[in-house]
Amino acid sequence: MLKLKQLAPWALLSIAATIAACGGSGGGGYSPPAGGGGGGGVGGVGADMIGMDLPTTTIGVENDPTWGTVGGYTQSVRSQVIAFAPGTMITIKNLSSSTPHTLNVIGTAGAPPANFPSNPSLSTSASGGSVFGIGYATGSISPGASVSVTLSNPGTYLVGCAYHYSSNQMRDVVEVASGATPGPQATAPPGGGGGGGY
Ligand SMILES: [Cu+2]
Repeated sequence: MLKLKQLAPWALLSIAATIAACGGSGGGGYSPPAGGGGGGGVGGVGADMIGMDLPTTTIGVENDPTWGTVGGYTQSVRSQVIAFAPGTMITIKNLSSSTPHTLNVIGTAGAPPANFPSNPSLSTSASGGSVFGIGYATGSISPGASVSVTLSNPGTYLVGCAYHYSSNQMRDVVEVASGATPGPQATAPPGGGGGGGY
């Protein structure tokens, strides 16, 4: 145990500053409020963003109470069903440090739970232009890069990554509806590196 009485006042100040500095990093459980202008969350996911990473190694797999098992996409820190109001221009960002990803719209969801096709044909090329809907695909997004698109059409969409849909179950549900809210977040995957990358 450190004997504080033996330290000079400047030493105490130094210790306090060190403790304060440590408090700001490595947290992981904190969800920043919306509207942060792109900062905040682990991996840099901000308001009106979808973050992408491998569900099995970093951002986890969520067993959503409505839609079932999803993973690989998030609006905050870890995998979750994602939701936006119609008309939102979103930014889809690759949170990985070394792995490319895509977001392809596979189809619309029927009644829950999500009925993901077993082996869809997903292209790594961009398609669908600037309209998010069936046939839309971001194309390959490099680590740290992002693509923007406007959510013009309300609906509930099944999405997935062309590289990791089958190998890592990188697939999710995107709800575009007034008042829609994101689902609960996954817990950290075992041995999963903390979800960071920065
Ligand atoms: Cu991927």
